[in-house]
Amino acid sequence: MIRLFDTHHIRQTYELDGMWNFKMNGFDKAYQLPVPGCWEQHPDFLSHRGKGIYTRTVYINKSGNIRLEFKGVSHTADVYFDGEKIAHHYNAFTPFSAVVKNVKSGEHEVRVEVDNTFGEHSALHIPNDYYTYGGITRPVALEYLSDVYIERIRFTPNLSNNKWSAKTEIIMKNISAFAKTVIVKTILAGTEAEHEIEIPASTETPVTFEGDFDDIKSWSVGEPNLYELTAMLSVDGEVIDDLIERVGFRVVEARGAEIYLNGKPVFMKGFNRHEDYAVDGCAIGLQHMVLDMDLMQDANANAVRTCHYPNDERFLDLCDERGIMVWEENHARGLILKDMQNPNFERQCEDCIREMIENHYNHPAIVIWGILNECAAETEEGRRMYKKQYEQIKSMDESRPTTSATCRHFTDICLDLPDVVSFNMYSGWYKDCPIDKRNDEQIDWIKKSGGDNKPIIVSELGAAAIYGYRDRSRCKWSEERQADIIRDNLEVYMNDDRIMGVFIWQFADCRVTEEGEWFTTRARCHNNKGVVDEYRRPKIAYDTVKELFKIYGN
Ligand code: ADA
Repeated sequence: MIRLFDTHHIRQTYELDGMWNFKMNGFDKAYQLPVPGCWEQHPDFLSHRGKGIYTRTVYINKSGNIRLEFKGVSHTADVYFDGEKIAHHYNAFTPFSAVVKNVKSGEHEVRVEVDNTFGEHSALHIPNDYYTYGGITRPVALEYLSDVYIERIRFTPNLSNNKWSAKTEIIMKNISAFAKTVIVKTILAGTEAEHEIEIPASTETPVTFEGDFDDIKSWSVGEPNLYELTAMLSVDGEVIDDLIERVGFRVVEARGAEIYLNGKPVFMKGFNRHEDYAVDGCAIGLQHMVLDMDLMQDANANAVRTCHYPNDERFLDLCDERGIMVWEENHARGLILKDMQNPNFERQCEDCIREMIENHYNHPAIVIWGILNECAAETEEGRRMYKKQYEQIKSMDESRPTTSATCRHFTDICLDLPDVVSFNMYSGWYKDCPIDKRNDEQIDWIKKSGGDNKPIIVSELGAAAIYGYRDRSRCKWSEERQADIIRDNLEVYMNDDRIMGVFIWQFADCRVTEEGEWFTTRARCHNNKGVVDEYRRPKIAYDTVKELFKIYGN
């Protein structure tokens, strides 16, 4: 399943999930591996870092143009169609696609060479406090395309004087050598509109629709109303293509020191969630996504942070359906200046931000874009890159606030750049100190360092515990101590009206890389700060969060 709703009724599209042939460089044996999936699930590749080759046959039932769409390959893909290279993509966490024109009907071979190695070629996937798996880790689809088709839709709702309106941009693509005159029609909430337009040869052209919507129901945390937005393309009276998106009428803004959703202040209380599940690796199946969502909602959360990369669209669809606000961020964690000076870093970040926003723009649940978690925000060169990335986001989406989670306490020189200031703080875990005093010092510094009159979010707080380790001494690493530390932190932060949101670090224990400096000190080679373990078995802290999220922040 690619999305939680049908994205086409006219365009023929086939999902290529299933068993693919597989060969790992350096291994003689031939395998069959499931797609989506991580090769680490196979006993021969439990911790393998290398290059593997997936191949399968596809049957094309009518000659014409096709598109292969990959929702995620970890972490680098080189795609071949009948031996000809059609795509190269870096980053496990953003989708990409490749169009092949004038394919003859019959059998064809798709080959995907996948690389999850570390090195200068990979500025974002590096040894880290989460694991970089290998494989075709998210769904794959094959589509039949006409010469002119709908590339994507951008839906921007607006609320003014309690009246909803919306701007819908239908981005059309003409891959033929001839201009085409088409009719583009949209249907949304019972309102239909159409435009006739000529699409020049070999171009990408937007068609804009604007309108008022009087009797719609807005999207909110408590009432996440969604609407299907259908775009159809006709040539000479025949509908030849369509694309269906699912949208919500909601607006979000940073207004003074608060965050407003549909004109009302909102408090974000939730979890940091890595895409990592004990037996799935990062290729989390829908049922385990739903399990995570059910547990987070049972714990009275209303938000989730996609630490530290763009998430699977099916999970974002779930957030849309359940009314869970999302802080989605580009792919970066804890990169010092030397890492940011990797010659590939800026381009790989730029690609990730572009693909994240192009593909996730329409999710009403996404209320904030984040960048560069705990990167070198204390340096002038780092600031140049932060500024560039914030500007890129604003050039693509002015409808959402921006932020970045800092840990450069008292040295960060980028707090004037985002709309929302966020900080990670582990009082009681990494530093035994009075939480309230440290919080006051932190907020006082923020206000003097560019963050004055901006919303403030505690983007990470927490402590580690080994699942099942109970100790009446409540010593560190016991479940009791983790619950105590989280309680003490939440009682300070959720009673501080200067704070507009808290995200627990973290929802579930996750695997970390064995390479790298201090990560090897992680017990079990896991980050054990989950309130549930990697099998989603709740620790004592789960009930502590459930209790406090129910009391505060409503
Ligand atoms: C940082 C980082 C997280 C995680 C956390 C921890 O704040 O953003 O990814 O590594 O520390 O567990 O120490």
